[in-house]
Amino acid sequence: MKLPELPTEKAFPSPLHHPRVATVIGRWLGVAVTICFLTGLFSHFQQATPGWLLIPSRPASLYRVTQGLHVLTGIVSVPLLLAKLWTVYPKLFTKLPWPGRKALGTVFERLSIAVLVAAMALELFIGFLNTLQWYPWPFPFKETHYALAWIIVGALLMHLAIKLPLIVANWRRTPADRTPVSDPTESLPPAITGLSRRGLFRTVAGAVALVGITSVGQSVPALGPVAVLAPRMPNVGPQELPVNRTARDAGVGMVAADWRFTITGPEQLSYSLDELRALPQSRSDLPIACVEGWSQGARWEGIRVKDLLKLCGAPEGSSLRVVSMEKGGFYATSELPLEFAEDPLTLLALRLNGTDLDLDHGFPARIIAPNRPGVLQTKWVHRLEVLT
Ligand SMILES: Nc1nc2c(c(=O)[nH]1)N[C@H]1C(S)=C(S)[C@@H](COP(=O)(O)O)O[C@H]1N2
Ligand SMILES: [Mo]
Repeated sequence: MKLPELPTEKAFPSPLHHPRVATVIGRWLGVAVTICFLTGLFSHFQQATPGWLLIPSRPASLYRVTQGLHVLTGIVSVPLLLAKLWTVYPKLFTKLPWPGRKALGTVFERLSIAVLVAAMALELFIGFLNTLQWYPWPFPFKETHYALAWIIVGALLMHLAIKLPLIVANWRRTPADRTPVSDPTESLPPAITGLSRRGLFRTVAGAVALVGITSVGQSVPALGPVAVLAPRMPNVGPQELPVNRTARDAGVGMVAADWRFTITGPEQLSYSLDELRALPQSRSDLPIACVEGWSQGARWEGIRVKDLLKLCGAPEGSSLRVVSMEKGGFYATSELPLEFAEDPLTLLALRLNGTDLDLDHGFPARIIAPNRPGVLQTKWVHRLEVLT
């Protein structure tokens, strides 16, 4: 039996499959992927800071902006990637120059594209599911997401190097692009009338704008009302702040009357809640900026961590371990490097937006620091340990 013949590349004569279109959409995708990668790297280094790196605690809302951009550029990469794949898919039907001088190069090129497309599709998919707090896989999200990012960077550089001549040749508009499209039959054979290149670019830009505007409201409150794609509304939750994990999910209950907060340093100090309330209180306006992309500013009141360090006689330049009452799990402890511990905005917060912390926001005490991912803003804190 004879298999039906596959189409050849010639079966796709539309000018929308032209390398010029692939170059233009590729540029947009390149911008999105670059921002997504760099902001992702920043988020990764925040959570696993290498010894040579010093992350500043200001600007206070930096992480809110970078992580908002990370999730936004990830989301808009989906329509961009789909458009790019559609533009180039007829290439799947080009014949391998086999056997021939160029065969090996072509095989290599196609393999790198296969790796690139697979890694990007998986990266965007698990990233999006993560914004929904859905982890239906047996592998760890953070490590996988990070490793895939480097695979994408490697495969992308290879792809760009291989395609460089084609990209250069199509970087600028050619006279063919400038042909008026009002009457396409004039310049193009009748079989390929239809959507013009400019029409396609506008459609893709429209799709990007649509998914962008309907999701960015999770970190830009003004756009909250149209954020139908956003899993979180930034102002919905107790005390007008979303809750990432409730006290119940974290296995934390209401505290007993004899609850005490301790700080262990050169001296060990211990305070009841009323004693904490009697210490000098400061106010910080700081956002919670979750790695999942939502963020919201809030007003916090509590004791400056810097003041607590002084009280227990910690030397200048001390860093801290923050310990939650939550038992076990990735969120139960965090570290405050010295830039964050010393920042006057960093608080052991007792109040949020004018009232005592809700149990779900970390009652009786939590850490709030500037320019930090939400995962490190530890809730239900009952101990600080000076690390020096
Ligand atoms: N102990 C503890 N602290 C925690 C968490 C947690 O699960 N347990 N979640 C973190 C995450 S991921 C975020 S985004 C913020 C959210 O704070 P919120 O729930 O008060 O808005 O708290 C952080 N602090
Ligand atoms: Mo988070």
